[in-house]
Parts: sequence; C-alpha cells; structure tokens
Amino acid sequence: MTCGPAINGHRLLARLDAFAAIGATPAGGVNRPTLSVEDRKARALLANLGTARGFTVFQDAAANLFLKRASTDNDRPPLLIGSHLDSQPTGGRFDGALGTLAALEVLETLEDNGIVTAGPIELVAWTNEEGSRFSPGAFGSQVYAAGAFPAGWQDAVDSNGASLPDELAATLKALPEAAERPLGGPFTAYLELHIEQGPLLERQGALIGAVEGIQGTRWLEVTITGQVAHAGTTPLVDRRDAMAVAVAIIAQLQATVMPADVNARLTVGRLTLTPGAVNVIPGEVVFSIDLRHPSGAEIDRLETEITSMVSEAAESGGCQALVRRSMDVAPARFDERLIGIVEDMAKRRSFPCRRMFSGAFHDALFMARLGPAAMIFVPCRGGLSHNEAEYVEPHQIIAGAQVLCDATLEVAG
Ligand code: HGY
Ligand code: MN
Ligand code: MN
Repeated sequence: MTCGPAINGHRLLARLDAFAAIGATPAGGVNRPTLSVEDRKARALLANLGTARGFTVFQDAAANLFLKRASTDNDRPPLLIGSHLDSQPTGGRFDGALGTLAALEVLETLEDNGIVTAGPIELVAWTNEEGSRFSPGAFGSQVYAAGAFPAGWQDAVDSNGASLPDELAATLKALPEAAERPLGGPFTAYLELHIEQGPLLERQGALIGAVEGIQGTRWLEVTITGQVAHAGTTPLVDRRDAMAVAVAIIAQLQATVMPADVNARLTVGRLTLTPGAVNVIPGEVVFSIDLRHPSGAEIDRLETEITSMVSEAAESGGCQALVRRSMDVAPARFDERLIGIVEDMAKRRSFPCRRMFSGAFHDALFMARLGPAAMIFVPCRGGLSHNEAEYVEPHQIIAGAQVLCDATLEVAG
C-alpha cells in the first residue's frame, strides 16, 4: 500500500527546540502557564509561522488558536488537528507542544507537496489544557464543545490573584492579526498526537499507541476549618487542629483508594494552610484531590466514600469540612473508524502499534462528544511526564508526526 508524503523531521525537531525555549526552565523543562506572557509568546510564534505559509490565523473567545489551510471547498467543516501549548509549572518540552507542532508540520508538508484537500484542515492550539493556573483543565476545548463558557469561569483567579477574564482578554489582545472565530462549530474529525505520559508503550516496545478512549477525571477541593490557637499552651483535648484532620484524611485516602483498585488513581497535589506560622495551630487547610477511573460509576462511588470519610474525620477532630468539585470529566471512547485508520497508518509504516486507553485527560475527550475524534500516542522515556525530565526520542517524534500526517490525509480524502 502506498504511503503519503514524508514529513520534514528536521524542521519539526527544530520547531520543538524553538518552542521549548519559551518558558524554558534551568532543569530542561518548560514553565508556560496558560494565558501568561510565555504562552502569548508561543502563540505569537505559532501564528507567525502559520502566516508565513499562507495559513489564516483565527482565535475564538476562549483564545483557542486556529491556523486554517484552505482547500477546494472552504465552506466544508474543517478537519481539526492539534493539541495545546500551555504547560505545567515544572512541565516537559513535549506535553502539548508535540501535538501542536506536529499538526503544523502536517500543514507544511501538505503545502510543500502541493496537496489540495477537499475540505479545509485547521490546526488548533487549545487554551488551558493543563488546568494548573486556572481550573478546570481542558478549558478551551470544553468551551468549544459547549459553545459557551462554564458557569463561574469569571471568578477563577490564580495563586497570585490574577483573574482568568483579565488574562484571557490580554491574550486575545496580544494577537491583533488573528481573525475572530465563532465558538464551536462542526468538524469532520479531530486527531491529536500526544505523548503517552505513562510507561505502557515503552514497556511493550511499541512506537505508536492507537488510543481507544480516556478515563474519567474528577477534581475535588477539600476545606477543613478548625480553630487557630497557640502551639504552646493548647492541650490536645482543646485543639481543633485543621492540619491534624487533613493529614489523617490524606493518610486514609492513600491507604485505601489505590491499594484497593489497580484502575483507581488518587493524587493530593496541592495543599495550602493558614495562617502558616510555626507556633500557631492551623485554622484552615485546603487540599486538592485528583481522582481518576475508567468507570464513571466508580468515580461517583469513590467521591461518596471520600466525602463521608472527610466529614467523619473532621467531626472527630472538632473541625468543619467542605468538599467542592472543581472539575468533572466523564470517560470518553474514541471513534472506531479513526482508531482503525491510526492502526492502518502505523502498519503501513511498519511502526509497532498497540491499542490502549489514556490515563491522562486531553482536549480530544471533549471533541469526542461532538464528533469523530481519536488520538495517537508515542512513548516518553520511563513514562515520565509533568516533569522537566520528560523526553521523547527523535525517531519517536518523527514516527508520531508521520502517522498524524498519513491519518490526516486518509481522513481528508
Ligand atoms: O492532567 C492531565 O491528565 C493532563 O495531562 N493535563
Ligand atoms: Mn497534555
Ligand atoms: Mn499535561
């Protein structure tokens, strides 16, 4: 069977280096928070690269950034390919950037080969996939899928008090050359290349992951309120120590949830306490819970269990407790035809490929609710991600981008 045009691997690797320099950290990672000055720099670079090749630059009200490559019939719904440019504070060079820049490489390869597609192909760089600066994550794709902003989004502030609406407005303003794109809209298919962010492909010696779906994710915010008091004079019986209660809850969660179920994932990634003085009993502790499972019903059951565990521990420690959901993403299955195309393209190139589920959430999850979507994974060293040491071999980068290009052409017809 014939293969499509070869992508330009050198150009793609050079692009990844250029973007890795934006928000580069001393340990070799990137810190490019969504809607930050660094994010705006990366967006501007992407827009300039697109304009230089004659692609039209758009952004929608959520600052999702689009590069449109024209076709025979530009009124057809586009084929969307892309990922995100924002990163975790101690993020890697490939999470998001790989899929976004591979999508650019696909558009440029079509351009280099003078290939005209029936319908337009649009690169998309989603706003705030990570959710680490502002909750919820996958913000841009959620807004695209809903055609509207989530309730309460205007109240989101980051740890320095910067507001989401202000940062969004400043980011939109920073790209005046981008034309306005209405929110949402039909698309013929959505394809996203991403690193696996886990160890499976590497362990199985596979080069390509044909992703069948994504597990569910629920973020909870737990607030424990006790009483601020003197560390030296307050006997145990009189303490209402928010930290003691929080520690007991977290220890119980760690000891019960994941050990009981190999498919469950529970992470306490953020904890703040007040007043935070050495000799003062903490009056308030707020901590996050990132809960994941392939089964939505299991997530519901675990949330109920966690909520009652929290209130019992708070009560026995003389404290109040509040559990609030800050993100809730149901599991998603991808389009069987697209998954098959990814497998076929990998086979055509003799790239070892295996089907798998994604432990991480991705923007493709929301696109799968609207239309046919699928993902292509490549391995990352040791399965490490959300870590500055994140690494993908050049041949794996090129293989992933090549499969994205072949699958795009197969779908674009
Ligand atoms: O958290 C996630 O699953 C995604 O990688 N941001
Ligand atoms: Mn990502
Ligand atoms: Mn990530």
